[in-house]
Amino acid sequence: MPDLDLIAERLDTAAVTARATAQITAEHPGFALEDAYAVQHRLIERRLARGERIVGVKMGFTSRAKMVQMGVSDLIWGRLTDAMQIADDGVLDIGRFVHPRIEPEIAFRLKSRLAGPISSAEAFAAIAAVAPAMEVIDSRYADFRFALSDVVADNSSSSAFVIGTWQEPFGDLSNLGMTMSLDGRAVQFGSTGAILGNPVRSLVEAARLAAQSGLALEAGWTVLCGAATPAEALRPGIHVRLEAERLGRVDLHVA
Ligand code: OOG
Ligand code: MG
Repeated sequence: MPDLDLIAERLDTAAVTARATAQITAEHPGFALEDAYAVQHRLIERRLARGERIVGVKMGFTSRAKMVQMGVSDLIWGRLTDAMQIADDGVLDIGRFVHPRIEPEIAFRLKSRLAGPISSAEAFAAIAAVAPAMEVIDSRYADFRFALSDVVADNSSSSAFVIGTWQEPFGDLSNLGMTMSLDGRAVQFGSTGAILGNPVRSLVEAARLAAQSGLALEAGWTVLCGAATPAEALRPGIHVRLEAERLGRVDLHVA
């Protein structure tokens, strides 16, 4: 039986020092998904003890493109804290990360609490605002390689995020074009439809998965719905922009 506190400490240290560590499943081949979520919980407790605050959740592997890129095919989730947010058009210090990548997403802000299984209509009714967003993921594992339990323990690779201008949700969010550019060159093209057919489905799944861990999604929280395309590696000096149809754009500079 692996020591979950020790694993949480190891992953926390890897993140804080930006030094990769070995996969947990390499040492503990039977490392279970349930234990991985328990490690994630302990990892976040360490951050809360340092003064960070939970501001929402992120979903992972909600698109085929991401599943194929990483060789994983189950939905996962992780926690977002205030320290992870970068202002729109702000600067990300790449030195804080091991091998960061960026991906185009959609964010929802909740106006009501979601506890337990819900329908798409209930999910939509709980959305206060929608915005284009980008997530910076950074695996704390060497070579950005992991099994499902590894990545879940590592807070599902979540590292930083940037959110564009919030607006009230409108009727159909299921087929909005998304283009992510690096230094003005479009590199990833997608659609909100790539995210489980509709990012609202991702919110349904977030509520379901959180409930499995005995948690609710709270009013005021941000939910990152998962990337619509594969992620792109970041390098110092670049400017990344996501433009999403009807939602506008969001920018990040890498230093
Ligand atoms: C895991 C996180 C996946 C997404 O948007 O699908 C994710 C990873 O790719 O390292 O954030
Ligand atoms: Mg993501």
